[in-house]
Amino acid sequence: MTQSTLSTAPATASAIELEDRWGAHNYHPLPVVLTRGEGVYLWDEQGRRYLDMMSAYSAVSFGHSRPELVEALTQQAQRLAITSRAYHTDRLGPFLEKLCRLTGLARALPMNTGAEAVETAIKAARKWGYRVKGVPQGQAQIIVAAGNFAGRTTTIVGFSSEAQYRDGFGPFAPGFVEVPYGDVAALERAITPHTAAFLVEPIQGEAGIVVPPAGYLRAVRELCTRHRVLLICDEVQTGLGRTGRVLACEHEGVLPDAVTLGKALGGGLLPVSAFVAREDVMSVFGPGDHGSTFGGNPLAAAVGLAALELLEREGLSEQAERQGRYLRERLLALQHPAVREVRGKGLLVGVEIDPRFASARAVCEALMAEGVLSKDTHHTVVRLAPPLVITGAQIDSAVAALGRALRSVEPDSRLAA
Ligand code: IF1
Repeated sequence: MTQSTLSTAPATASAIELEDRWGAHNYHPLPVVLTRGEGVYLWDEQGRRYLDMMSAYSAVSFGHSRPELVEALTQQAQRLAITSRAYHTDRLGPFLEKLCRLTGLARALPMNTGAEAVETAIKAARKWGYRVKGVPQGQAQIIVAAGNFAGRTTTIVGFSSEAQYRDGFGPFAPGFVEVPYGDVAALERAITPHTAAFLVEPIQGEAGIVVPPAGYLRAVRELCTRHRVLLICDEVQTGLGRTGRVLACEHEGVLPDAVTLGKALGGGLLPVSAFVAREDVMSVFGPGDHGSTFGGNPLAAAVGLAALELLEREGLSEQAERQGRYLRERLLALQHPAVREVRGKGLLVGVEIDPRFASARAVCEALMAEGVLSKDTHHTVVRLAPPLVITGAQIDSAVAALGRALRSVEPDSRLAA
């Protein structure tokens, strides 16, 4: 790009205009320019304050710029940030140990984004299939659930049931079989001797905060054990206290054979993810089999460890359980005819809006005008997933704002119809 094209950008070009002019249009953000965050609050460039009811898709569970985590980040950044895994560091071991002790699994492999943790899980499951289960080379099958969302790489979108996520990105990797979410019988019918794993979210986030029937995960656990199929829980969104437990699969007393973690693992400050698994699963990786330039870097490890310690020290999982119950109760108390359903667990809540009334996007735009930031998913669901540190009073204001927003978009006639 020549200097002249750069200099034609007017100095006063708005942030939105710059994003629009120079960026790919792969998102449709709400018309707000954020400049600062602290705790559960965000401020825009006009200085308006918003209550963050989305926490960056659960990546900011500890609140924006949490001082203890910023401290861990800056201290480590001033000491040692990136070394590659060609060497050991003093930060990685303690982080890996904490990940294993927190999840009850044997070994952890650190990556950066959730998609990379899921790709790592796919490679581990296939290699375990060949090396340990005895699936013929190149024949491994991984079962996934319709409505899944596990990231945006071409392998992962290849098994997405969302047409838009697949459109134009083929050809896709083979070896994935889709079953309906929540249907144990369908899962049993799909299992063959070539099945290496079942990859499943304990609660489906992107699908619209879909909670499976009670007992589903327990039945899946028994089925996978019986057929020697790895149960891999994708807890990138549901993990780390979000649903009221450290891992969402704990709601049913299920210990998976492996989990993927991400988002809040980076303390809301940088991308940190991990694949954590049983000994015999992780044992398929030898030196040089898998890796990542930034995976397990000392900066990420220091922040990740501080985040996990904070999660435990402040009992944030229990807090999410309590506050989530309160949030869902207050939402139901609105008794607004446009609210079809309030669902979720802990502070992962979806409010289903009657499409005859308005789109979830329209409700989110009206919410923004009331000083609350949220996000629609699947056209009819308003996602409410605030930082786990949200107080009862802040929940009250968020719910009051939703009541006002619903009134401001309500076309009486349509509801009457
Ligand atoms: C986008 C959704 C949420 C995830 C689960 C793995 C990943 C995600 C269960 C990959 C990521 C993000 C991606 C982000 C929007 C957001 C999202 F609506 F797309 F599905 F949270 F619900 N497993 N989810 O939810 O992690 O590679 O992004 O770090 O792509 O727009 P990632």
